[in-house]
Amino acid sequence: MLDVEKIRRDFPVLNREVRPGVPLVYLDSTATSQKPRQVLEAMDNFYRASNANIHRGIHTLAEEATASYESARRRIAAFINAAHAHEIIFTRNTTESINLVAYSWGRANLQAGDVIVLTEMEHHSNLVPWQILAAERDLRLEFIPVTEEGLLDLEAYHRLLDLRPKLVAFTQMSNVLGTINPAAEIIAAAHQVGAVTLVDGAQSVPHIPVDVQALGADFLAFSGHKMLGPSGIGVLYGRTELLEAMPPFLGGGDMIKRVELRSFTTNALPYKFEAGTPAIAEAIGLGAAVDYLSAVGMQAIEQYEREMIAYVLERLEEIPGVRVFGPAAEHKGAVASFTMPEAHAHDISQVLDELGVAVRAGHHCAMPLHTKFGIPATARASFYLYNTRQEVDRLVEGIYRVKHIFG
Ligand code: 7TS
Repeated sequence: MLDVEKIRRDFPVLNREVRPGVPLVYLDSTATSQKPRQVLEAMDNFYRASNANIHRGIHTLAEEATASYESARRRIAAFINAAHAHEIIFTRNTTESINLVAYSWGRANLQAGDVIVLTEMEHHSNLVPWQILAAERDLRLEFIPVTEEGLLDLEAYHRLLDLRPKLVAFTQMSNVLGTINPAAEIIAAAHQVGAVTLVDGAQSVPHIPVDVQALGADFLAFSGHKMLGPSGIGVLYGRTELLEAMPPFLGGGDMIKRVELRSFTTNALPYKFEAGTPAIAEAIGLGAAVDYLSAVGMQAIEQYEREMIAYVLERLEEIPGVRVFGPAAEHKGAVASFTMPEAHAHDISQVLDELGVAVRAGHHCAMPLHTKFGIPATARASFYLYNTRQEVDRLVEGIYRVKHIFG
C-alpha cells in the first residue's frame, strides 16, 4: 500500500493555502501533475553544479551533463521496458511526439486512399496531426466508436480492420472518460492486418504499468509533466526498425553525422530525431520522476487509484443530478468528468475554487467526444498518488455548495 502522508510531504505545493485558511485540494493532475522535491532538486543540482551543453564538449561539465542526460534516457527506457535506450526520443511533449510520427513516418509511408484508424475519444493532439496529413495526402480517417458507457466498440474496430488500415492510433487512457482501453488486444489485431500502431500514453504512462514490449506497440507517446516531471520534456518511443527507416523530422545541430554545403548525412538513433540543444535539465528532471514512480511502484499506484476512483464514483453517484461520464470503476483510471443540471462546468469549477478545490472545466481538448455526448463541457476531477479520501470528501462538499448556490 502507498504511504500517502509520506508521499504528500515530498510535494511542496500541496502544503499551500489557496487563500488564508483555505488549503489546496489539487484535483487536476490529468492536466498536469505536481512535482516532488526529488525532481526539483535534480534540476536545481544540474544548474548549480554541472550546467553545460551536451554531446559537444570534452570539458568536465559537458561530460557530466551528457552523462546525466543519457542516464535519464536509460532509466526512462527501463521504466517502459524498451528494448534499447536509443528507442527513447526526447521531444517537448506528447503532442510533439505524435506530430513527429505524422511528419516523418506518415509522409514517408502514406499515400492517397490509405486508411488511418483513430477513436472518437482522442485528445486533439492525436487527431489534428492526422487531419493535417489526411488533407495533404488525401488519406481516409476512420474512427472506432465510443459506446454510451464510454468504452470502445471493439466489434466495430474489427470491421474497420477489413479496410486494411496502414496505421491504428489510439489513446490507452481517456483524459475525459478515464477509460483504460485494451491496448494489447487492439495492437495485436492491427498487426494481423499489417498496420503500424501508435499508442497515446499521455494518461496511461503516469498511472498504470506500461511495458512496450508486452504491448507490442510500435510507437508510444507521453509527456513528462503529467508524471511528476517538468513541462517541456516528452518522449516518443519507437521500435528501432521503424525509427531507423524514418527520415529526420527537424534539421539542425546534433541530428547530423556530416554536413556539406548542399547535403548532410543523418546521425544514429536517437540523435537523428533530436535536432538542436534539447531540454537538458528537464530530461534529468524526468529521470528523477521515473525514479520516484518506480520507487513507489506503478502497480501500487494503479491499485491505489483504482480504490480511489471506486470511492469517487460512489460519492458522486449519491448526489442527485450529477452525471458522471465514462465506464464503471473497473474499466477506468482516476478521472471523473461530470455535469450538473444546476450549473455550467465553469460555474462548478469557480465555486469549487473558492473552497480551494482545483478541477478543470471545458472540453479538455476532446471536443468531438463532448459533441458525441451532446454536451459543450464537463467539470473534471482527476486524482493521483498524492490525493486522499478526505480530498474527495471536500470535492463532494463543494458540489453540494454548487447545488445550494445555483439550485
Ligand atoms: N493525449 C492525452 C490523452 C492527453 O490527456 C493530453 C493532455 C495530450 C495527449 C497532450 O499532452 P501534451 O503534454 O502534449 O499537452 N491532456 C490534457 C488534459 O486533459 N488537460 O490538459 C491537458
